[in-house]
Amino acid sequence: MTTTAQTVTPELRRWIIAQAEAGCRPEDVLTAMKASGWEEDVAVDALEQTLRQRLDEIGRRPLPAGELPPPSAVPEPRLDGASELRLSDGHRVRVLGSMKLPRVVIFGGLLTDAECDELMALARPRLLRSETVDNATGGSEVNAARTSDGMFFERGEAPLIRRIEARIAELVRWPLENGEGLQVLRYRPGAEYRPHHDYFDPAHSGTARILQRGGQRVGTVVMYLNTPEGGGATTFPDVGFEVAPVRGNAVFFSYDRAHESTRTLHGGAPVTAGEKWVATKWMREGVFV
Ligand code: PD2
Ligand code: ZN
Repeated sequence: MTTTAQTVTPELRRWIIAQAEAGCRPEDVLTAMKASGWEEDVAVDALEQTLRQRLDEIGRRPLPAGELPPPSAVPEPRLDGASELRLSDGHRVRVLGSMKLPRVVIFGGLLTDAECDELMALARPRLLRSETVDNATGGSEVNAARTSDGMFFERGEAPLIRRIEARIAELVRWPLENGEGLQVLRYRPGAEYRPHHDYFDPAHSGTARILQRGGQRVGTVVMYLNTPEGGGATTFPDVGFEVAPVRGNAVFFSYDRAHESTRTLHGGAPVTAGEKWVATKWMREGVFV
């Protein structure tokens, strides 16, 4: 095929925009274009031109290279070098490890075995195939990148939920009201959660709507409700770091801007044997309504 024969038709333009708004990475769109006969150079130009025009149309320009979005305050536990933190309800949480970039802290015994069991029992009858946020609309969609079953609790909906929410708020020193409802996920063998950021991508068209409910996400606590027989680590591929899923333990991480420089790309590695159950608390900049 010659390059001169390849022009960006309105259909192609619509297709590129639809892929981008569905959250496809530009490199995957490029691969698909090459597979259907586009020469790489021409495909790169078409992709760049189309996405740039689209950003102009909707009034948002990408940040100039090297420019970061402004930072926000983030949740942060008071560690003071202690190996154990005592909370006001008397519950003790161990500090198993921490790192600065990405900001990650691993807690031991955030939940008791009885709390894990109760949370799984409350969630089990309400589990549905997980949805993730649809970047284009701000709604939710079933996503092949997340092959787990999940459900959301309302904030404060049961005494156990209130207790866990209060404990996390005190532990990471972030207002309970800024927390989203607790999410429970169950992964079966083979299920995984492919690497992603938990903040909402400012370049996606659905983000403005999502941000109306309390602004950006700035922190995550993933609590392990059981210990899977095999696999299921929470991974941070940017830094080659993995957290083993152990019942009652939790991994906390924060991100002060919606940007890769936080190095908080993370995923749930495939479960190879048994099930994996987690509860996730996401924290927003402001009150989550
Ligand atoms: O289950 C996990 O390990 C996991 C990994 C990545 C959970 C989440 N993200 C999440 O709930 O955001
Ligand atoms: Zn996540």
